[in-house]
Amino acid sequence: MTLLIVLPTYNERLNIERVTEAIMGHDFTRLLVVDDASPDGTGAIAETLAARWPGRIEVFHRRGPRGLGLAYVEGLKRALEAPVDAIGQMDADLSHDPKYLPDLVAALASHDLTIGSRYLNGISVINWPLHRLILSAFANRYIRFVTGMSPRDCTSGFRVWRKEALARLPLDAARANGYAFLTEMLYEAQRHGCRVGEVPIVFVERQEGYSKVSQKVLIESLLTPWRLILRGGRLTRSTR
Ligand SMILES: Nc1nc2c(ncn2[C@@H]2O[C@H](COP(=O)(O)OP(=O)(O)OP(=O)(O)O)[C@@H](O)[C@H]2O)c(=O)[nH]1
Ligand SMILES: [Mg+2]
Repeated sequence: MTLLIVLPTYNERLNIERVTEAIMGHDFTRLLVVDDASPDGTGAIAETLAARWPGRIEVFHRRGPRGLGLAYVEGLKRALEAPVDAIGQMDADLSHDPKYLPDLVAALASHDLTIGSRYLNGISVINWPLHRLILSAFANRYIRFVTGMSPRDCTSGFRVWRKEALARLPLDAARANGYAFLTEMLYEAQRHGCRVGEVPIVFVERQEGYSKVSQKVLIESLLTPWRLILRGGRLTRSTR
């Protein structure tokens, strides 16, 4: 099984090397860094890392408007052209530990998509203040309630897909640009009949760099569930 990880980066100079080393530590992985012209030089550092692991790392330097959703649409489309079995998504800030990749890939034996989930056994998050834990747990319940989606963690950005399942999704139709893009993809996955599994992870708050979550991104994530059901209907046991 070969896995190509799509890794969006924006100003992750202090994290990119460590996360890349950990991903490359698994011999079944390849990496596509999707950098939005980070002013801190993340893209150039990624190029030096690509030279360290020839043939395993590619750096995609995006131009134009930046955004997590835009970066993922283009990055995932490029990944679908690669000769690999599975495609992964994760954050570059070390919140998603690459040590879980073998578990996530193993769960593809019986699923089309596996999610690294923070909410399977209570809440597994380290170093978040209480208000952030409450906000995230509430956001997940809200999204599940409005859309009818079943996973416990609908906003996790740590995911591994069977390539043929990802290829069936209408990536170009995605409208959300912040992390609501992840909700939108998951909704489409369940609507298209993907079998979704979850693997427990411990999520660790970033130690270096800064969050790119803005107020605009938060508002988008509140509105997205309603937009999704207006477009495709609320999911039920028989439609997901
Ligand atoms: N290419 C690209 N990557 C982005 C953009 N915004 C965020 N990212 C990356 O997406 C991942 C998640 O971003 P974060 O800022 O960590 O957002 P978050 O994880 O939801 O928030 P925190 O955990 O609070 O930091 C990281 O790897 C970021 O570098 C963007 O506009 N373009
Ligand atoms: Mg983060």
